[in-house]
Amino acid sequence: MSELNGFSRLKALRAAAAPYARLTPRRVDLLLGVSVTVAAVSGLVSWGVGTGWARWVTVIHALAGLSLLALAPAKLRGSVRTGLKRRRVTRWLSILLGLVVTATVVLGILHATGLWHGVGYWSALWTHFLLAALLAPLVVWHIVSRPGRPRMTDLDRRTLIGGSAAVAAAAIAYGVQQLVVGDNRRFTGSHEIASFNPAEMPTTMWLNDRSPRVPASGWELTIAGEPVALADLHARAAPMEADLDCTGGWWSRQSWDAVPLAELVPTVDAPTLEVTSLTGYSRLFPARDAANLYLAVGYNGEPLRRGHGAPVRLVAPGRRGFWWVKWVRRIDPIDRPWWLQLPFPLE
Ligand code: HEM
Ligand SMILES: Nc1nc2c(c(=O)[nH]1)N[C@H]1C(S)=C(S)[C@@H](COP(=O)(O)O)O[C@H]1N2
Ligand SMILES: [Mo]
Repeated sequence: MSELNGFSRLKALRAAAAPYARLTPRRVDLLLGVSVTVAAVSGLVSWGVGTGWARWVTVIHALAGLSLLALAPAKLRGSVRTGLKRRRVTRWLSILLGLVVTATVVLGILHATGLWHGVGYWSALWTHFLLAALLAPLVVWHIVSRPGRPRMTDLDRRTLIGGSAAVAAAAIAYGVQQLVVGDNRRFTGSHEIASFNPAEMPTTMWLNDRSPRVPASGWELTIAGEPVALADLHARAAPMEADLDCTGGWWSRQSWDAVPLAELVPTVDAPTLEVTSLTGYSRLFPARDAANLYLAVGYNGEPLRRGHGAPVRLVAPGRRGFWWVKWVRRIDPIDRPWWLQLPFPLE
């Protein structure tokens, strides 16, 4: 009797849930659009933020990205099937979009799990980013070219419940993944490598920059226009630990032999410090950060290796690797606000 009771209760539950059981194609599209947008924005922000906040951005990113997987069956059952039947020429572009989304998600998971780190320059995460960049125009075209694109009225209770279910599924997948992968990862999702072992630490170039070949003896470093002797830096350098966290998806903790910029830059009124590499690569920093920016001449008591920025590089704790300018040639107080630069160097 009680079994029957349980059974009819289940039936009642099912009946109550029936309106939500299937999302209409337009509702699915709305959710996909939101997920992909949140993923793109949070991905970029996770690169820009180097402090503890990045953890939440990274979690949101993973949930948005993985919820695409949860929504995929509904998408395939719905507008993909009907769309392909129409055999428009542009279906190939839509198929390409599907493939690129899938590849983006797969690479994201391969990176997060550490199952595949990529090959050389093509780290899993960097490739993930490049595919996402290719994705952006495809997504915009795909949405704009649809007559049946979602409307505001699609954002109803049913959509919200469907969306919550997708995010819940993503959260379970993410939780399981975290348990399996363990925690060699930093809060940015980067994997630890070669800490306190500089000989094994990777050397990373942003886009197509090259290590210059200039002997330390001929090195000229100027700070606010004044020459600074490397010997002077070596004499003043003290060990400090900091994590280099490359947006390519790895991080490494080293004991840097370094001098705080605050001790080297004369007090000036300029709001911004420009740190420029011999290669031309440069970043702007708020001048008030000078106490938390360092010029390093070595690590572990050894001099820097060429690939790591010898003879002198910037160490910028709490900032992602692309801020850690290598082969520092000059540091200049300037009037341009620090945020008037591309969020990521384009050189
Ligand atoms: C809209 C396109 C994107 C989609 C669909 C997407 C999807 C994903 C997915 C599914 C993961 C794996 C999450 C996990 O299993 O933990 C992931 C990881 C990651 N993605 Fe994206 N992503 C996109 C764009 C981007 C962009 C533009 C960036 C950076 C600029 C980025 C940076 C990352 C990072 C740092 C991780 C590692 C997070 C972690 O280890 O938990 N993604 N992405
Ligand atoms: N001049 C110059 N500095 C640079 C780069 C570069 O390409 N050129 N790459 C940056 C990036 S993306 C990272 S992650 C770190 C890498 O430092 P490493 O090569 O010592 O590991 O250096 C940063 N400093
Ligand atoms: Mo990097």
